[in-house]
Amino acid sequence: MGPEDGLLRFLRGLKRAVVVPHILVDVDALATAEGMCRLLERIGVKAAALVPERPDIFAWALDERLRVREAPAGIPRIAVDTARPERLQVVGPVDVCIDHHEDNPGFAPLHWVQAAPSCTCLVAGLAEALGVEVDAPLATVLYRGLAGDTQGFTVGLEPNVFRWAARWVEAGADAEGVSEDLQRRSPGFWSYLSQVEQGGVSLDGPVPMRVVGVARGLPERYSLLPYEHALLPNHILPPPGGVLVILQEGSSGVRFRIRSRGLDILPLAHRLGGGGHPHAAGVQMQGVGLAAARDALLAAWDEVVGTSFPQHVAHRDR
Ligand SMILES: [Mn+2]
Repeated sequence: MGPEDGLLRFLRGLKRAVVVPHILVDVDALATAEGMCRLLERIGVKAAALVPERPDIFAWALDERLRVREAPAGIPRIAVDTARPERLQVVGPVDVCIDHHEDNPGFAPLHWVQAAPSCTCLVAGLAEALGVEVDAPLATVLYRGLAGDTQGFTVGLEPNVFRWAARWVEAGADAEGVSEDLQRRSPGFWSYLSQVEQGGVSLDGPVPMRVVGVARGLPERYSLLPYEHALLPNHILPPPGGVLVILQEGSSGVRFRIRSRGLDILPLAHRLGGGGHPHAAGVQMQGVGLAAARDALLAAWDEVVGTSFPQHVAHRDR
């Protein structure tokens, strides 16, 4: 389903706009923000991306010239790639919500929520509806988001991923340049990764699960760039047909990054108070350490495997 006429009319009528991605930005959030700004410019709208906090490791993913750190007053706001209003980089209402998270309730008066491999696919959908041709620079930005949300084409590899990728490469996207930017890591990263992997545990059962914990202070010991430790899911795969959970201990609690290959993990994420995509979800648990987070995970896991993954229960009975 494409965007509604009301949304297109609103976008065409704009003079200026601010595009707002989610907190703890990732490559797709930044690429979508840039893609929206570029698309809006093409229809005569002056647009900027509101990104107060942007880790150095992702500096390549958003053109710095489009970036503002404070929300200008009185300018319409367009939320992108964000499933919940409380996860936006700005407090207060937004006018439009463009998102590819299936569990997004559509939290703005005008919204377009549509499942897609990356939020940049929706920017492409808007471009088509608005009659804007995706040229090579825009194609590169859109491809960037797709590469980001598939973790460099390693997970969530449904046929649509390659349809979009082919379309943008045909339009002139610099795919190899995007890969190079996406894979760049500081030297300490690889020893950090092997340290983290050695500490992981694998649980067998009807659905295999791999859990790795990252203790507070570990990324600092390897002199990682800020946020570089957030790139672990790009390097550790879930077991086939199963789930990977990365637990990262911080000063205020534990962040869960849940990934799967071919399994809907939203029931698990929701059970733990988080959300996201069927194959990539997150949870932030306040005021706990690694041990308590692991206990909560295992308790939720037992319940969810018993109730929400019937195909695997059936498999066990066979
Ligand atoms: Mn995304």
